[in-house]
Amino acid sequence: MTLTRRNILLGAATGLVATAAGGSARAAASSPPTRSRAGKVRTLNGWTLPYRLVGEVKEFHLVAEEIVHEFAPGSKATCWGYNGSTPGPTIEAVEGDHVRILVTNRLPEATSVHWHGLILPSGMDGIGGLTQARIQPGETFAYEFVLRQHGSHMYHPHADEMTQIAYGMMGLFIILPKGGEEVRIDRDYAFLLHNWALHPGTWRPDPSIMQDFSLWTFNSKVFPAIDPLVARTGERVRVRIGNLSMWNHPIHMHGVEYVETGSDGGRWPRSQWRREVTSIVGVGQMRDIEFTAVAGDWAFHCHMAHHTMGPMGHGVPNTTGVDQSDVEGKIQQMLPGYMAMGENGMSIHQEHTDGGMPGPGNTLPMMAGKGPFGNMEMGGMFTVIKVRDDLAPGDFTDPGWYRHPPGTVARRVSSDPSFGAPPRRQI
Ligand SMILES: [Cu+2]
Repeated sequence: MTLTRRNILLGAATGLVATAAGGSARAAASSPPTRSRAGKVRTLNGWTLPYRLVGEVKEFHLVAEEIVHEFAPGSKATCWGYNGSTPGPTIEAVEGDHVRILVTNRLPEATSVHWHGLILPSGMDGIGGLTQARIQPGETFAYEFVLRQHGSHMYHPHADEMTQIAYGMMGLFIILPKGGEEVRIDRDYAFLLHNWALHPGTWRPDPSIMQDFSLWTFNSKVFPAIDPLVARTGERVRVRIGNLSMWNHPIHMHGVEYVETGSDGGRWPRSQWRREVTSIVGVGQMRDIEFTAVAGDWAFHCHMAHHTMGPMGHGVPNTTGVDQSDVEGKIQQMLPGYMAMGENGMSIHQEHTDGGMPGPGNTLPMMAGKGPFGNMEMGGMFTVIKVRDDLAPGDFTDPGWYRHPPGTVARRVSSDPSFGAPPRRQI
């Protein structure tokens, strides 16, 4: 259902709780059941916060609290988030709306909420100590302002930020244009980039880590637990990508040249739109990208090769080309079950873990993901854009793997390493 002023008023008149967007039908199990209406923006693996109309004011209620979050089956952690999830629910509203956002603090320390990118009175900016008293445990504060812009924005704490963001406190704040979209958008996706240091065998992210993270996530999920982006051939798709991690991420899309159309600074004038296949989403930034969907299964991922991997040890010796058969038995005397690997590259890792080789407790494999042709060897900031000719409008169901037209898949032509006569440089 399209969000219109009439819908909202109807909702208010009948005493129903209106939602700006219904959120994912396959949202996290911890999501409240109140969401019900199809919405404008689809938060990958997430959900949209319902609001109440109090007079002319849209009133939202965030609860900062400790949660148990699953990054992917096999790895859970005690995190901090909002209303039962990390990221917190997406706040979606319309330019010109008067909003009130109640924030209840159920954390063991003080917090605040900064509305990242929003134009508002200084005292509503949410900076603990600077623009307001910090929200102490048990307290509820009200933020109230009129939305004077539209675009893709975020919210996060501005109190003990290092810890609270590292534990997962973040969310999207999407403001739709008052006069409707200038170019019709058929599917509107949004997600936040993040990183986590969940050391092997532990159950709480380590907020002291600056660079050597183990989990790289879209909306706090690790591939293959990240939802696909589904679309019908020819539809115009927008993806809003925000970054509250500690790294800049070059987000790369296969299959199309998309157009960068906006940032947290709002929608750009058309003269500034540009064609890209990779956009660096810097820390604290948002990027809006738009494209016309082309049939196929298309990878969509961070281009930092380690950011599409699951947890791994760094600072270990490079074993490529090293015959380890002699040391394997000796190490096994101290570490039963030890398996030497890496002599011929790392792809054997997924074969080992798929074969049942146990890793450290509560730790995901470095490589994961199965496609129709075998192992995908991905495990972090990666998902698939699935575009099909025969999807119904608004159908977000995972359509399975793409059925390639005959003759359009790369194929084996020889198994002989000496096949053919390719030109080779002589050294
Ligand atoms: Cu990255």
